[in-house]
Amino acid sequence: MKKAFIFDLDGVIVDTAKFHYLAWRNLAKGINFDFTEEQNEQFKGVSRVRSLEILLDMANYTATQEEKDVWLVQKNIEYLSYIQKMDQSEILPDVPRVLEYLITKDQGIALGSASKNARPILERVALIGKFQVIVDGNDVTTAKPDPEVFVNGAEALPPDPQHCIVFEDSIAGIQAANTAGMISIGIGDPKVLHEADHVFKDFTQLSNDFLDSLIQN
Ligand code: B16
Ligand code: MG
Repeated sequence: MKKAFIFDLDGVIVDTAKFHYLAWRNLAKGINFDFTEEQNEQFKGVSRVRSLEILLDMANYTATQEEKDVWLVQKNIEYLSYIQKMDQSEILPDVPRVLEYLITKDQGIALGSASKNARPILERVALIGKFQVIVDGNDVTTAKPDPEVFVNGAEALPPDPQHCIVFEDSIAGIQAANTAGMISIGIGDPKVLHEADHVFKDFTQLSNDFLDSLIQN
C-alpha cells in the first residue's frame, strides 16, 4: 500500500539547531542575555517570529516592532552564513538509507518543516530531489503544533491522514501530527517525545522491517 512519509527537517534530516542556537545567542548578547543551549530546546519546531518572542520573554525585554523586525533579519543573515557552509556530512545518521528504502518501495515522501530556509538547506545537502512534496515555513500561515504544515504535505500525496507517517524531533511537531490524525514517530529522547506513537533515538534504530510494517498496516 502506498503511504505518505512526511519528514521534519531540522533535527530529523539535519542538525541545524546548533546553527539556530549560535545566531540566537549572538542576538541575545546584544541585550545582555546569556542564552543557553538548554533554553534553545524550546525553540525546536517553533517559527522564527515565535522564537524571538520566547527569547524576549526569557530576557524580560520589551522590544519595539522596529527592533524585532531588524533582529529577525539579522538572525537570519547569520543563520544563512552557517548553512551556506553545510554539505552532505551534515545529514543525520541513516537518513539516506531510510529515504532510499522508501523510494524503492514506491512510497510518498514529503517534507513538513517550519523553516523558511528548508529548500536551500535540502539543496546544500543534495537531498532536495528525494522529496515529491515540500511544505515549509513559506507555505503555511499557522505554526506547529497546528497541523497545517503536515496536512498541506499530505494533500499533495494520495493517502488519508491515517496513512500518513510523520517523523519529528519536537514536541510541537508530534502534537501537530497527532492532531492531524497521522502516525507520529519521534526522533530523539523518549522522555521528551512521549506523546508520539513510536520513538527512536535516531534512524539507525529504525529498521527496514519497521518501515515495512508501517507500509503494510
Ligand atoms: P527559519 P523544523 C524549525 O524547523 C526549527 O526547528 C526551528 O528552530 C526554527 O525556528 C524554525 O524551523 C524556523 O526556521 O528561521 O529557518 O525559518 O524543525 O520545523 O524543520
Ligand atoms: Mg525539527
